[in-house]
Amino acid sequence: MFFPMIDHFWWKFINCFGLVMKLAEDSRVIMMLVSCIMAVAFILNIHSGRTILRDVVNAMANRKLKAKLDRQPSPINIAENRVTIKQLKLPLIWKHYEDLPMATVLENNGSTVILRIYTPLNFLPYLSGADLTGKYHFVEAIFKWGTFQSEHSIGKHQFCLEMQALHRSPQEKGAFEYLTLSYLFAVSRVKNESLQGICDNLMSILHPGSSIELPPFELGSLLRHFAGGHYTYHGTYDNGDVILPTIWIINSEISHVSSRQLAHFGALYRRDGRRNSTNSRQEQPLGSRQLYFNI
Ligand SMILES: *[C@@H]1O[C@H](CO)[C@@H](O)[C@H](O)[C@H]1NC(C)=O
Ligand SMILES: *[C@@H]1O[C@H](CO)[C@@H](O)[C@H](O)[C@H]1NC(C)=O
Ligand SMILES: CC(=O)N[C@H]1CO[C@H](CO)[C@@H](O)[C@@H]1O
Repeated sequence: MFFPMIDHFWWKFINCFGLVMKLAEDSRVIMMLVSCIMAVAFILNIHSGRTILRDVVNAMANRKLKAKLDRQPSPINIAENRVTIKQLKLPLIWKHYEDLPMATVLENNGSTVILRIYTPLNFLPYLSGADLTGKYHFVEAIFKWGTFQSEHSIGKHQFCLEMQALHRSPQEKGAFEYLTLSYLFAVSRVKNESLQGICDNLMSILHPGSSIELPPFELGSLLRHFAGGHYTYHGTYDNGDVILPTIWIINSEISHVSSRQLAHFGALYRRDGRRNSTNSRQEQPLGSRQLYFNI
């Protein structure tokens, strides 16, 4: 589904890898070579994921897509008086978020921080259940920050950080439908342990185009499960490179982040070579769109 050829290559690679590692124990030069090859393999995978995402976007009829995006702008303020309560027959179902990916890479693309994982296709985390029509597989997670400038706000209450995890589900004719999970963070005095692995590594990707491989951790520690208690509406996802129509699933439970952790995000350089205390988009009107609170 995603990139079968790369997958095949990957398995070949892993098979040979055990043998090479044995040899490498005896030689520092071979060891260095091995880490270089590993790094290249990871980067290749990341690149292929990126190209595929871009091709899919290009393949969609651009005019139609633009009109759709214009009709459903994001972010919005979640105003209580616009919310319709919806009773879910099924809870959200989370699969493979507790599995350890083969690699996790963090990248500064000049607009945001992008987190991607590499894992065999049958272990790719996915969401289903609730009123979703299929399985939505994880693609990437990004961050939007700024003091009282998260993208989404609830009842005009602004947050300081928003983690947005893009997922997609295959549709007819090679098209995809997108879903984005959103977690909002308020500033607190204690640091958030699950974010620390990311914050610690931000200083290694200060400049656009730089990336770093993270020590292994399961995605579920970052994307905490919730069965319901979330807002949904149709809007757009924007990582600075692609803009996609998406279903938003916004967790109503607010997480915390320390101001020190938050400062690491603000220290990143943008594409224009400058730093900016925020990378959040401007609030947009909900218009005639439906906004649900799912229980
Ligand atoms: C820390 O962040 C994670 C999301 O990555 C969240 O699930 C968790 O609740 C947060 N912890 C606190 C104490 O807010
Ligand atoms: C900072 O970023 C925001 C949103 O991306 C943008 O509107 C604003 O103009 C930027 N400010 C500077 C000084 O570049
Ligand atoms: C999706 C992605 O990673 N896009 C870009 C991130 O930033 C670098 C440098 O600005 C670009 O070359 C990537 O295309």
